[in-house]
Amino acid sequence: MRKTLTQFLVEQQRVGAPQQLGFLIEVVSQACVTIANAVNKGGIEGVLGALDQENIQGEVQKKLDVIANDIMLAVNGWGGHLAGQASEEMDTIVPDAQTGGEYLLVYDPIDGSSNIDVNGVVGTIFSVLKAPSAAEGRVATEADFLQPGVQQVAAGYAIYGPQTVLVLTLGAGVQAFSLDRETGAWVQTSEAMQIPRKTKEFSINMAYQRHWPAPVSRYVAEVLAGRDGPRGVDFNMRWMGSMVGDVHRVLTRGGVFMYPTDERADMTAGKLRLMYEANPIAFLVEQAGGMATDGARRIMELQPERLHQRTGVILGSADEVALIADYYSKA
Ligand code: P6P
Repeated sequence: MRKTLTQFLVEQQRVGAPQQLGFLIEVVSQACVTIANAVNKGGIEGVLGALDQENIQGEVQKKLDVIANDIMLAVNGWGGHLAGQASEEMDTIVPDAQTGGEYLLVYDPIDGSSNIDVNGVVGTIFSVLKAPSAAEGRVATEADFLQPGVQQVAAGYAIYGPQTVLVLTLGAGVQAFSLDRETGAWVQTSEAMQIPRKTKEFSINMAYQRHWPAPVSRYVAEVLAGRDGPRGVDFNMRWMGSMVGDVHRVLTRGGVFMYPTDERADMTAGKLRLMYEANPIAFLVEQAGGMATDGARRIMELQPERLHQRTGVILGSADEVALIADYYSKA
């Protein structure tokens, strides 16, 4: 009989995990079931396509972006365990009316939304921080969220693909749970996901090659040279257009995922957002034995200045990420 998420969380509480944290993860997982159902219904429910509005990122919002955000807000908002929520789809934070909530929840409700209309993989990414406001008996502020990734107490994603899988860390390795649609339960399918240190698979959007910084150009040129080049082996390439999809592959079989800053005016800070994409994914990757940098610096040590700030991302198999960091240090 496989273990459920609920049983796993109770076991974690028995070895010291805060009960409120277990409850928080349970509630987030319920929101992800509801989002999974909305994604699965797709065109039937008319949730495909775009709205004629943009989010704070300046990106056209998909209907499902807003639907998923509303689900996360509503499902996570009633328990009193959160001091506030923040999302890629909302300009600023939503503080909880009560002041006792111990945690802050930050999320990208639908990552990879450009894949929605073509039935590609999408996911929900979430990050959990302690709320400074709880001890001070006050309402949470946006500044409370601006904590570096090393302060995270939990992180995870749900990936909506052929299987619906919740990948989670509470700081003691990375566990995976698959959704059993017949029972509605998340059933544990991995006790410890591990990223191999070595890989022969890289992941980057080649369309922007002319804009890349030199260290990335050098690394990609070497892997493309294959067995006749300095690496001495042939590499494979994958790019899913959905960070959750590419990261899940890296967590499952290794690889290096790259979305570097580049010289385009709107990409000097990168595309991916620090608080609710790079940090939670970096936590998972490090807990699975991998590395996550902005090219040069450890992502989880970056001090956020703004809620929606972006960062370059180079993550995955430790030996590859370290090699690229070496190239950055020499650039
Ligand atoms: P591009 C999705 O919009 C996203 O934020 C990530 O999930 C994904 O890795 C990346 O952008 C894809 O970007 O420029 O290849 O469309």
